[in-house]
Amino acid sequence: MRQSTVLKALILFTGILGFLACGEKRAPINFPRTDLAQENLIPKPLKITPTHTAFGLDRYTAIYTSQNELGFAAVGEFLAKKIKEKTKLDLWVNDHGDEGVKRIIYINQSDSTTLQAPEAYQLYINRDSVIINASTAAGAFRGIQTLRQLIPEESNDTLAEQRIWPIASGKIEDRPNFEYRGSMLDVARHFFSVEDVKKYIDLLAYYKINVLHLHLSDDQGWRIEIKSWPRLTEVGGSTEVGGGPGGFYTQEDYTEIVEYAAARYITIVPEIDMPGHTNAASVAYPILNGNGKTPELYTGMRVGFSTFDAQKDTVYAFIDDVVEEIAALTPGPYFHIGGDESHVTKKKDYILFVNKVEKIVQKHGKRMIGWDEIVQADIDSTTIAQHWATRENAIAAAKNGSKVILSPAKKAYLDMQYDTLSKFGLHWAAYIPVDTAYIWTPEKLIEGIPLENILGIEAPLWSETISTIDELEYLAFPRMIGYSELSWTTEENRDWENYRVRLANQAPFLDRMDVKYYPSKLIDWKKSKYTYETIEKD
Ligand code: TNX
Repeated sequence: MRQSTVLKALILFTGILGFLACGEKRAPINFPRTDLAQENLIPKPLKITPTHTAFGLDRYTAIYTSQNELGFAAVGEFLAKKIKEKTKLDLWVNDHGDEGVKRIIYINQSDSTTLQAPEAYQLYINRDSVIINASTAAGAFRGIQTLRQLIPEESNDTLAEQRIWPIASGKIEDRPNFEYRGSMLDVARHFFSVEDVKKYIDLLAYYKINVLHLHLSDDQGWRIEIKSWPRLTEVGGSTEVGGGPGGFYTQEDYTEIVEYAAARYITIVPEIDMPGHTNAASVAYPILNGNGKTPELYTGMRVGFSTFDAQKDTVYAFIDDVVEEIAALTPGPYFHIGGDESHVTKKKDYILFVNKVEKIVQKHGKRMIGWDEIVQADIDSTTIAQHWATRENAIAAAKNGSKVILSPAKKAYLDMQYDTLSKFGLHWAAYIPVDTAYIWTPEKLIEGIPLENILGIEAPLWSETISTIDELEYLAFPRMIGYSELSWTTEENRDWENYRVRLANQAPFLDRMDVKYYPSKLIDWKKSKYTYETIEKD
């Protein structure tokens, strides 16, 4: 089966080469000397070998892919769509129009041993062909992000009659440093629409992020429809911080997000935060409540006052239903149970609760993730601890044989203010300017955690102080771009001075995507639509 696919691809490829050779005479294209190693790629690839000429992307370029069931053709279609958005070029995919094909981009499935690492790819850019090799479509998808970043925003003036976007030539060999490269969005404190989440996913995908964790419930709101417990959203989804209308995702909405993310090789991690942070659920179903008070809808910003009753069977029957419904809609391997700041849950109840919920999550075929406090319970070594506050918890998780996700609040919290003038955000952990967000070494953050126990990095965006996509973008960008490099690029290849130049050159892309990023003064933004002064004054 695979044999014949390879054969088919080979025949197609040779066919194209023949076609190229006897095609019309090429217009003379002379590009200035290029340097692939100096391109503004983020995250920086593992290895770049420049050859100092260029590939001319133009209307005579076609995209071909391995024709298999692994999704390579869809990756080709995605690339064509993004090239069209950027250049208006309408490239053929696995077909050729009447214009004639003179140059090809070939997305090729290869089982080469050099491509065995998950998400690895090679990108060869020659004068007349671009070849992306990957063993999986996920690798090919990461590879086309690199290619997208190499296409200039503007076409070049050449002697040719057609517009040409020169792409610096050479070879890139690349693979991620960490397997888990994520961001979290809190849709509970303020609700964000499906459209907003899709825009965020698009931006994350461009920077090779592969996980979006959705914080779907908290004291102020329950944001995902659970058919067997309808009041969760009817009542629990009816407000948010500040008393706004709140909102929730129907199961269809959630599936739409999951599928949109999957098409970008991004895994959705759903979180139902418990046993604390559960006021909204307890207002909907007071039988769940364990803090001895009559729960009422809450629109403030305090934390740590709510808890489920860890001694009641009904609570676990409820959680079983919730996990079952969400797990059925979630193809990814993870289910996040929260577990943070359960200040009014007795310690013995907390331990009992986490132990029981871990079993429920596993019963529904998912691997549990929890905030670092969960290590107080008797967690399985397959369970993952997300470190945000307490180093001892992270070390205990590693000792237990568990993997750790690094989200240190002082470095990686997207809701921390940049500085004292920042319009949105909090500062309980730190002020995190753009350089502080980038200049730290996840590999060495905590002594006592061996590298093999670090699953990756996640930057959480809590939404107490933000309620619109513009405000979300102000906090997430540009810092999220730095976390992409910290999670993808090896330590040797990371360097702040080099990064800040590449970051400055993201402005045209961010502007085109209408991202209201924070134009930090630490960066010499290239032709930015935004300035620090306008942002800070309006
Ligand atoms: C702490 S981090 C929390 C959240 C807040 C956040 C605000 C964590 C696991 N819990 O409930 O939203 O601080 O920065």
